Amino acid sequence: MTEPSLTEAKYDYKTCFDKGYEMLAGVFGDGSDEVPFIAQMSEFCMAYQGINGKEFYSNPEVFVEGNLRTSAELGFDVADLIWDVYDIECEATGGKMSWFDELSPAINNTVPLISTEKDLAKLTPPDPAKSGRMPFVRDVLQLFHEKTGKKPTLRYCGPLTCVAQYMQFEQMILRMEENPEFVHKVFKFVVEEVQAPYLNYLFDLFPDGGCNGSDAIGSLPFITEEILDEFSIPNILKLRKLCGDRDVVQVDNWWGDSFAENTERYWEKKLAATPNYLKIQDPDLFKVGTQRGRNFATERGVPLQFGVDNHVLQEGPEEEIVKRIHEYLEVGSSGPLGNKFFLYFCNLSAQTPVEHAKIAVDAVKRWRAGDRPYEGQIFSGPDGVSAARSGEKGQWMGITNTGDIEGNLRAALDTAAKEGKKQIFVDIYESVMEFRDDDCATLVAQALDAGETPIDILDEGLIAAMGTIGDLFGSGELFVPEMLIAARAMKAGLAVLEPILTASDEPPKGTVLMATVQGDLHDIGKNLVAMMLEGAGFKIVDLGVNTDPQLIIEKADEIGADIIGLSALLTTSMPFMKITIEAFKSAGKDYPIIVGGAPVTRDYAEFIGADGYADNASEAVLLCKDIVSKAEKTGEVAVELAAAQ
Ligand code: B12
Repeated sequence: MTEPSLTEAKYDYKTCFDKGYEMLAGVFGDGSDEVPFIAQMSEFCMAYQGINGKEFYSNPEVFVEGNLRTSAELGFDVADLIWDVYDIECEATGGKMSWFDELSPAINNTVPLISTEKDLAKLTPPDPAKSGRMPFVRDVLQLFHEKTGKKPTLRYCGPLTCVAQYMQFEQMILRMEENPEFVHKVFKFVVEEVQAPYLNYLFDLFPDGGCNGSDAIGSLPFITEEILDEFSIPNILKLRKLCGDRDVVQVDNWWGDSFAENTERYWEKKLAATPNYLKIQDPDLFKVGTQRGRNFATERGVPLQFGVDNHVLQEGPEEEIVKRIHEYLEVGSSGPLGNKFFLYFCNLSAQTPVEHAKIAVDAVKRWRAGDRPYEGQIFSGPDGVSAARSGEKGQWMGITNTGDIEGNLRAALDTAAKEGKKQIFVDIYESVMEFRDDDCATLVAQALDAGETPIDILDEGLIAAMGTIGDLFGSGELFVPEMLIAARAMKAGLAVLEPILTASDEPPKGTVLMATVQGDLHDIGKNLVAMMLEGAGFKIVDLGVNTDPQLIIEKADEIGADIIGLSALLTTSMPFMKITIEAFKSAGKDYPIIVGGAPVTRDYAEFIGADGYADNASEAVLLCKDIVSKAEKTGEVAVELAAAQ
């Protein structure tokens, strides 16, 4: 992907995006004759220019020139420098960074900045003119303005995702339930003492600037609508107020529309966070259907933005890219407010082939020129089938059936799980299902007093409940916070059993060593898998994120692992799964290694020689049980053979 060096500008950035900006101004003014498009593409620009992550995300000249040149060269309407800035505020307050060659940097919050009230009290708010890379962002905006003559858009991290950077996602969610006052205090610190001064410093320099926050985990099903109402929206509104009531202080990148109980009500919430337009993006837009989104924006009288899936853009094929873009353009621009519509390419990544970016841009231009092979055809909606989203990886988070739950699934699962069981086990089951930690611990102790065995308590009560929780999550009925809170109740019961299980000879079902591979800091999926395995009676040793293959080998030997579980969420970190498996092989270690994570497929698992793959946490439990029982059988056969010899 390497292109010319950045020494001589070939384009006049002051004029080459004029038409695009004019169209965008029309969308927010009297209407635009043509539909403009914008794109998140900073990682793509980094790869296209052949620049390393550290240089790209810390050198303003390289960042701005790289973005502008790539946008100009590929014929993008505008070069708006849209990029995910999750890390600036936390880094400037002392958060630990990880840097990567082919990715934007990120906070490594394995040891979060804030775990207790004391940690919070110790923190000093950053100085926007000096701390971390806050000056980098300022210089980027300044340079962009100098080079293009256009208003820059201030970028920050949505308050909820920002607090998750300071506290670590799971800890934030659990504290929201246990001690909401504390989490409110963290929000207060982050919004009032970090974000508002930072944005106001930037607004002083660019009073007419746009502004937008990135909110990676601010959507369903990472959080619930209650969390959105209690923590997220009020803090976005507060930040807006603290920034002189500027309505551009917004957060527009929520998805999760297809998980909402009531999609239109969810869109109302989106409009509270981003009052000037409604943005609906894939994968939800494709599931919910374009026409429904169009109708809602027309009724509410607001401009509309549709976002095209980054997987479609990355994976193609060409026909799928064109079909998707043409449908979104056609439906989006229809009706009385059709001239207040703009298109968005959701994150062209470093791995998106340049060819695909060109196909996407060309698709828009062809459509504008009247070349519309799919005119009148709608592929999105509840029955929509997409080549790029179907098959096992058409699911998200391993959730199969979102948005159309029959409602009686919970009842059916409960009945099956309780059937024929002693009352005490039913009570333990219910305490987990109802998130009652203390009751769960008390009931487990009562069961022990009544002479039940730890294994029966585990299997019939705790594990049964986590099985139901996993199935409800897999069907989209429960969201991540509920799963984390149920796991905490299960762990309260497990804590009562642990000393007895450890003292007895009763072994766990097996020991699983979990790790997110090198280069990757995503751990939400891995942690859910670890939780479900723990709930199923496995012992878990978790090496955390960004894990060196040699460390995994050493730890596996040290703990006598039965299974190694590797997780990856980035296409760039997936090769480290292969490297880790090869490192085990060359060290002559024969542990069963299983892999998973959103971009990983069964085919890829086979290709790299993994011993197993699971699409979600419940399947991971079945897979591990299967591996352990096969190993036991092989062991038994070996013992029998040895005895027979
Ligand atoms: C949350 C998130 C973040 C959070 C991570 C917080 C955390 N503690 O994990 C933050 C904000 C820090 C972040 C940072 C970044 N992210 Co991010 N992030 C996401 C996001 C929104 C969700 C990922 C997730 O947690 N999914 C939910 C979990 C539950 O699903 P899951 O992991 O697939 O897990 C399930 C299964 O896969 C399976 N499973 C998982 N692991 C395992 C392991 C085994 C052994 C088994 C059997 C099964 C299994 O079971 C799980 C439960 O059912 C995705 C976008 C998306 N829509 O997916 C982007 C995404 C993954 N991020 C991306 C990127 C690029 C980044 C950044 C580089 C910054 C950026 N540009 O956005 C940094 C890089 C950090 C790094 N080097 O790792 C890209 C990756 C693109 C690509 N092609 O690789 C995505 C797809 C966003 C995008 N549209 O571009 N991110």
